[in-house]
Amino acid sequence: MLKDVLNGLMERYQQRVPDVAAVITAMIKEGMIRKADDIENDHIAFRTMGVPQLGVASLEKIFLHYGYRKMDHYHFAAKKLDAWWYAPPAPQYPRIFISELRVKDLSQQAQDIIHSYTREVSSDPVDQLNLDDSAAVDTFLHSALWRTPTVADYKLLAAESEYAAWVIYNRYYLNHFTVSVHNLPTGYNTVADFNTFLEKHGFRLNDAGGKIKTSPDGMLLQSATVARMITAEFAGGEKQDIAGSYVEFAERKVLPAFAGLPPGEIRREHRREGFEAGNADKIFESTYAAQTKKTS
Ligand code: OOG
Ligand code: NI
Repeated sequence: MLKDVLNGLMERYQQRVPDVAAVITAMIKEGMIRKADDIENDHIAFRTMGVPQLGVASLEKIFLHYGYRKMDHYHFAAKKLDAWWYAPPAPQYPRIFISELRVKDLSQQAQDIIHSYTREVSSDPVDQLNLDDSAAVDTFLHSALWRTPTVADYKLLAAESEYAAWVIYNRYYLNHFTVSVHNLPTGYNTVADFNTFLEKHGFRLNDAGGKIKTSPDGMLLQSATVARMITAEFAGGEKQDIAGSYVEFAERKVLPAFAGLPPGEIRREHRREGFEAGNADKIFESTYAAQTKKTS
């Protein structure tokens, strides 16, 4: 069930984001892994519109049904976002990070634009889904929800919230998956080393706040590629290049209490858990123009 839904998400994401296959291919060529399945997926992330019938309260029901547990809340005042992370039912599944735009905090004009789309969804669509039917859930996660936006609306939203513009076009498309680096072979098992490998292969990294985002406790290190531009078709067939999705990399250090464990005995529960608001705040910018428009 859960496996089918996650596979469906990864499949669509790979088709749309060339960097996914490119990173995996480079890892295989380098001899770090033998096949794509050897990658440990630290977490996946979704973005949502915070309106009553949608947002986190709606989307989370799918994953709570599959046994995920809601964990900590994070608030991003300047970006007008809230987010939560969800712990998986078993360690072979990725964590989930779901964020939500605080639509009510935007200007009246931006709220009106957003509502003109989201009101097409008259009641919480997840309530109408049979969550035990993984094919139906898969279809839902890749359905349009609302009409194709106009370029004009996209641009008006982007001027106020790049996150809003991203969601109005991309909806529930996977925003990223995350390569867990700490279990990779020596030479690649830190974010610093993995970044060197990525840059050697020509991948561009998000440098907002520095290429390595480090939690204050020094135990969670993250980096991310800059989302590539995709040519998107808007209402009336108009074309516009917009930011797609990206790939993230995470290193979770072993907690001090388990520092003495032999390497072969270290499991997920021995490492730093959760997320970090300061890291996340900068990772969001992987789809923001300040990163995607940079030329080198
Ligand atoms: C999510 C950014 C935050 C993390 O791991 O902290 C994040 C997003 O861009 O939607 O992924
Ligand atoms: Ni992430």
